[in-house]
Formats: sequence, structure tokens, C-alpha cells
Amino acid sequence: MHQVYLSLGTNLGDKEANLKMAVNEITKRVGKVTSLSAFYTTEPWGFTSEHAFLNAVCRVYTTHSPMEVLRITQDIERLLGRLKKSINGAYSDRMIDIDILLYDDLQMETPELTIPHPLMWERDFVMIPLKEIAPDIIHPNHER
Ligand code: PH2
Ligand code: MG
Ligand code: MG
Repeated sequence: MHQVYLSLGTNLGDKEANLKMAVNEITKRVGKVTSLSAFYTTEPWGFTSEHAFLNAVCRVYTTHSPMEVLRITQDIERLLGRLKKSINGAYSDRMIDIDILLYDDLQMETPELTIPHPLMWERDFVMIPLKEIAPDIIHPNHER
């Protein structure tokens, strides 16, 4: 079994319903969700939008590989109505975004997937819910 932390974000539609449906699908397809943070209303980070976000982080136990988790979470994004990933590489409004933050103690870097998520440490919308459910998480390169 592998322990995965996922970040969930939405800023369109019924945001609370979007997060709950995402957690439901994650439970069905990725594995048991053993912890879920509160839902945090946050300002758009890195782009301008009139639509505030609702963000959360969950911990999942899975038998799937990192690339399988990526494929499954992208399927869930499409199922829940995520139409486009970005506009010319810039962030855009979305029904749901599911990002892999951590996968056990794994560090990997491929064109498709980098773990830990390279921007997570500077994003309050990730770190505040993550610290809520995993207070001991620290940056791998600060470990000794
Ligand atoms: N996701 C982004 C970019 N900016 N800002 C907030 N508040 N919440 C997000 O989930 C978010 C963002 C890229 O996926
Ligand atoms: Mg994202
Ligand atoms: Mg994403």
C-alpha cells in the first residue's frame, strides 16, 4: 500500500459539491481516503479571476503506481467537467483540479509528473490544508 497526498481545487459551479464528488471518485478509483482537510476558501493564486477557490487536501491509501494515480485523477477531472487544462500555459478557471502532492517518500521528475509537486511548498492553499491533516510533513531536501 502506498500513501498519497492529493490537492483538490475548484473555482466554478457548486464548489462544495465538486470537492465532495471528487473525494467520492477518488475513494472508488484510487483507494481509501483516510484523511480529508476542511474546505478552505482561497483567492486565485498565480492568475486573476473573479471566482474564488475552494481547496482541500486528502490522504489516500492506494495500490496504484504514481502514473496510474495521475491517469485516474485526470479521468476524474474530465468526468467532473474539467474541459481544458490551461489557456496558453496560463492557469484558468476550472470545475476541479486534482494534483498529486506526495507519494510515500518518492522523488521523481518526468515530463508528465514531478513528485513532490514542485510548487506545493509556496502555495498556502496547499500547505494550510496539508498541515491540518499532516502536521509533520517537511520539505524532503530539508530532511537529514
Ligand atoms: N490552482 C492553480 C493556480 N492557482 N489558486 C488557488 N487559490 N487554488 C488553486 O487550487 C489554484 C490556484 C493551478 O492548478
Ligand atoms: Mg493545480
Ligand atoms: Mg493539475
